[in-house]
Amino acid sequence: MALQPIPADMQQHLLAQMVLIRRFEEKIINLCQKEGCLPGMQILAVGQEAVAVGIVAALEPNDIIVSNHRSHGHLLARGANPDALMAEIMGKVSGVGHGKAGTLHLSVPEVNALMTSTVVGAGPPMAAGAAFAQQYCATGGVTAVFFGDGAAAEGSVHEAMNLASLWKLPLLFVCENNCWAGAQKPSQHCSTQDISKRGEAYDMPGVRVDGNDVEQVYDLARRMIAHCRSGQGPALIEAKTYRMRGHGEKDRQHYVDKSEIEYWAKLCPVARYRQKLLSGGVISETQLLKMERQAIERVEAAVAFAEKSAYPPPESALSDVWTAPENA
Ligand SMILES: Cc1ncc(C[n+]2csc(CCOP(=O)(O)OP(=O)(O)O)c2C)c(N)n1
Ligand SMILES: [Mg+2]
Repeated sequence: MALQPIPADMQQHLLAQMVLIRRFEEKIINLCQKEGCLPGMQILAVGQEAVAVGIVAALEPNDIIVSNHRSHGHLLARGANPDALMAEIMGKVSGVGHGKAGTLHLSVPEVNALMTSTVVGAGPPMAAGAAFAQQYCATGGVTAVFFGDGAAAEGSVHEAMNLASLWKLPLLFVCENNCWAGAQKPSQHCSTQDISKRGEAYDMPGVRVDGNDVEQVYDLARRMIAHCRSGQGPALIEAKTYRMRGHGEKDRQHYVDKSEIEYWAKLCPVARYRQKLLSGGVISETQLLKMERQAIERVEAAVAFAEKSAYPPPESALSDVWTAPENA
């Protein structure tokens, strides 16, 4: 199917977001090398930026996203403040979770980013709950949930797909098939090598897309989100992409063939799109340099903000862990 034309300002926005996300995560790689700077495990989505940006750009402000352990791109694309995000990643009190959630359990309610979870397969059932609330309260909103190829083999994901279809929930399932789940390939853990086919089993549209092509992702997302919003029920996108880093930053990818990484490096979603916009005259060299400089400055400002922030005081350990129901 031919792509719907995308206005030049939207094309530039898609690229600018991918550049910001790439620079943000490259900075984390850099900070990981400084002893004691970043607590916990850092899990990055370098190479997967087009999925986050293409899907989120097709959502409306009152839509909800739910994500997993590889979430920085989803949150930045959704408009999370890089200062508060970096501060949380550093475990600082000015972070989105007051320094108590860290990088793996983020939540940014101001931009309707409900939650991220490192429990593999935990997102889709939560997202089904959010979509149920949207349907029940007739908000007109849609929920988009990001999960991995590994998660696609979890029972919780199948249950969420079944109920979402049965109840015609406005829920977009986005499987980021990045060719690895920890140190396992999909051929070692998944009964099908075409996860989009799972849509058929649950009576919903299921489509695979080149997850390293931001315009393809955006175009498909617009059509699938329109389907979900129209009351016809959920839809499934399988975005085929690649995890360019190890599972976490301490993983040296000893189990990965170097030629595989080289193959996917040539398909880098950011470099590809930069080249496309440049050769199509949508952006000039000068504008590109400005975009790069702005992204670097934004990330440096986020790091400076986070670094000057304090760690949460020990006496705050038990605050923010419980909230009373509104009408109790
Ligand atoms: C229920 C559960 N099982 C196992 C793990 C350990 N674990 C963390 S991430 C991961 C791999 C997930 O792979 P995938 O869903 O493809 O996401 P990706 O890491 O590739 O983005 C595993 C097995 C976990 N966190 N939760
Ligand atoms: Mg994976």
